[in-house]
Amino acid sequence: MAVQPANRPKFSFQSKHSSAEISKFLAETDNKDLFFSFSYWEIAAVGSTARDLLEYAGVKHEKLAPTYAEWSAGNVPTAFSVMPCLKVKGPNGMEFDMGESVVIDTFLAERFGLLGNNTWEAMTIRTFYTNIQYLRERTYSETLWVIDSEKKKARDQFLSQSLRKFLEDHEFHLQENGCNGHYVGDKLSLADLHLANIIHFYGTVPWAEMALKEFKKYEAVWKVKETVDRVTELDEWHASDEFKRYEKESHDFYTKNCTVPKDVADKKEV
Ligand SMILES: N[C@@H](CCC(=O)N[C@@H](CS)C(=O)NCC(=O)O)C(=O)O
Repeated sequence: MAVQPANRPKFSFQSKHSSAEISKFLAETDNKDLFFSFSYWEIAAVGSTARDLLEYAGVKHEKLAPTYAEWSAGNVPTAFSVMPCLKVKGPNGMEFDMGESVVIDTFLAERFGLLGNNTWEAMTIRTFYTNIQYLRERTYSETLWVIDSEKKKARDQFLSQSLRKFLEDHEFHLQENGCNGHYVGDKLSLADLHLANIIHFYGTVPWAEMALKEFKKYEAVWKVKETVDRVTELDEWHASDEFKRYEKESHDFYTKNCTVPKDVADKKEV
């Protein structure tokens, strides 16, 4: 990633609207009267589930993808010097800013009916979501951001340990739910979309084939991906040039930034 200048701009969580006003605005405004301005890099990573959520809901939104030049020039306000960020706008000049992918994803999911039917379902969906998020974090820390000489060992260790345990655990819970393509009950949720999104992310890393081969071994896990693939609200998005551009950028980004282990490079699996 490019480096931001020391005087980088920040947005504040304090605004001209009081917390009570924002709360009332959110409770009383229909999604169709909101506009979502979402900022993230053109890659599959922590911000990519929010893009799926916005497309799934069909709400009015824009996806801003700052260039590295804009980032290093200090033209991108954030809360914590990272993206994703979300600005929510409504009637009468109401607006507020959000940061942190987990908060953005769960906020959007709740607005779009993807957090189940009751408090227990919401908690359980969040539990699966968080564990999926943690797997992506471990992918970065264990395999991508390690020194070149350790890449191959780190990747093999990740696939045979962290990913395997994740898949065994998730297969257990998904079988417990009836192996019906959903994490909770028989309804699409944030957890289902997040798993499909992370599988898509693995399709863009240099060792994609190896990762996807592992996912396919687990019937109930793969069924969630297949179920999300059939969600018609996402068809147009997945077929769009914009989505294909993000996919290519992601592929290029991980290939460039994560040195390809030699055995994979030899097989040209990038
Ligand atoms: N905890 C944050 C992490 C976000 C994050 O690490 N964003 C990275 C891209 S995936 C970023 O914007 N990095 C820019 C930089 O470090 O300069 C979240 O989940 O939203």
